[in-house]
Amino acid sequence: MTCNRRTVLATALAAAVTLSVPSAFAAKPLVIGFSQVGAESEWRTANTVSIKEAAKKEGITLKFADAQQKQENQVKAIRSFIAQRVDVIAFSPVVESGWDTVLREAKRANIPVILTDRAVNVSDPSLYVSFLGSDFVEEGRRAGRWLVERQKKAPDAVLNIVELQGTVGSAPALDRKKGFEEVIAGNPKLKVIRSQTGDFTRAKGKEVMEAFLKAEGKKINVLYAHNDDMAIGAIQAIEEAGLKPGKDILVISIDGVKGAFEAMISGKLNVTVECNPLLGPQLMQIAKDVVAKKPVPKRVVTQEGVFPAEVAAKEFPNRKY
Ligand code: GYE
Repeated sequence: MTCNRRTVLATALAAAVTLSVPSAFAAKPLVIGFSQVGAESEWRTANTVSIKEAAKKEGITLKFADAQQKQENQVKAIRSFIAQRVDVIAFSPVVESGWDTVLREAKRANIPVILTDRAVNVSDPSLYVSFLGSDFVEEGRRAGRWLVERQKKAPDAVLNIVELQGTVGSAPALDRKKGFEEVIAGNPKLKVIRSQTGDFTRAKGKEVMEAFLKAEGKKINVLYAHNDDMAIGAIQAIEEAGLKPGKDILVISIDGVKGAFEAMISGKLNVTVECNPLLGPQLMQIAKDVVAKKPVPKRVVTQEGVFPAEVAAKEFPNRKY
């Protein structure tokens, strides 16, 4: 009995001591410097919200910098994070190449770097500890496979495709182009007749689609847009040209944002291939593990699906972005 009481007393004392530890000795919150691409699309907005909310939930201090789609701004932000001696640098690289120098600086300063969403093309893979994001080549293949299936409805018809590419030199633009081409390559009836960048924005998507329509007019049967925002901009251009998007011109895009579901429900978009922007919670976990010196996977691939217009109304209430 006495012994038990003593144990209880000792435990209570220990708890009191723990509680009264001055805050200077308490664990320092983790500091992450995050350089975001910009605010070019619905996808990006959802991605930013996810990262900010996840950091807040974990009590992580997030230094957030918006690069406005410019690599030079990202390089500056990374250098400033190094100077501030943050615990972890995370960033979504606007383009794939040109990162060796600044990432070497981070490595020399012993600050681990985590890539989110987009990949880099570096000669030394030890310049980053982990890459969390989608398989963009596979997304392009999924878009291509939908078209190959669709084409089986009228196998003799030639389908002329116009392509709206994402930001020049970005991983999703390069890979989504590659995956799509790979799948349609064996089919001589599927022809890409025009391909140009729309920089992942609605405004540019509309503008470039207007130019495509002006040049090719009714020859265009299919639009393949590397993201939903460009598709939504292009849909407007198609309507303004007096044509029916989703019918006269089939529209295929990638991301799966709410705007795409609305367009599918109104019959203007035929399919969207999902690309999940809600990377915040996983990013915070990787950052915590890296700092705790736990092993982290070099590559974490996001799980995603494909949503054709037929399931849009049923799926819409489940969409989180
Ligand atoms: O598809 C597009 C955004 O990098 C996956 O960037 C991301 C892409 C996304 O602007 O909407």
